[in-house]
Amino acid sequence: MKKTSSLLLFVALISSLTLLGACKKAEEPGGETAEAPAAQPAEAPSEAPAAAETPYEAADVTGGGSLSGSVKLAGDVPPPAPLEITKDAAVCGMGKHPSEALMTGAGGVVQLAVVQLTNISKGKALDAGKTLVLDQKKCKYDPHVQLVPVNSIVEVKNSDPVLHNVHAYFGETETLFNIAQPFQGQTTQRSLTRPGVVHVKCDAHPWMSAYFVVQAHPYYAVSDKAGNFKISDIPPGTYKVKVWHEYLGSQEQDVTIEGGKDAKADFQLTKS
Ligand SMILES: [Cu+2]
Repeated sequence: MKKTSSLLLFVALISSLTLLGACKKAEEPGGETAEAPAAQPAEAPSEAPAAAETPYEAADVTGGGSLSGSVKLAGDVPPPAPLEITKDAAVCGMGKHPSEALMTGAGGVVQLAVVQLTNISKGKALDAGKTLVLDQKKCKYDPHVQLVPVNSIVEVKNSDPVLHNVHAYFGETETLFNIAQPFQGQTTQRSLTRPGVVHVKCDAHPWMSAYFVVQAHPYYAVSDKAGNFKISDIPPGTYKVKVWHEYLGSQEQDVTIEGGKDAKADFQLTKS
């Protein structure tokens, strides 16, 4: 008898958890999937509060300094494989296109590397509250790498007359959102609430790839076409400065910022 009621209780528990899962899924707009494995339905959702993870305090910066430098290749680096364009030829083109995973310039300069101070807890205010656009044009994302102040809205836009399926992953594996955009001119907005790297891919066109780098503080920059970057209004002090590049990986160094001066940090990256 006791055994039977335990069994009943177990069945009831499983059913209610399954039901809970189904409700959660149905509530989500735009075909989003919160990929909680069925075996762990009680697991807390992954939307960790950004504030707890990133104790950053905005304050007036007077007598700050700046940091500038360059990102270059350390010698010869094997290039990423070209993109194989295999469908929707009228819109996407056909054949092989150069990969955007490594964009370089004369002298081996590296574009689209993200440079950041990693251990700053107080400084100028984050430029949040903007809406940033990620466009899909001719089956490529524009821009390829974008810095996003935490809690900003990103608007994903389909400029193509073909279906794109925007699939954003936090840390490469965790689905943040997953939206089908079948129509030209369609836009979808999402708030990015957790600092870190978000990889955006298209489930319809496997060569499409872009990154949001969600930032908890404003001391970030992306290297430009000449491989240069500059970060300004930094409170004087010693910091760690890190470069991240999707193809070349990361590197870190120490830097000392003095008021009214421009400190230098040059990086040379290779394929690990
Ligand atoms: Cu697509």
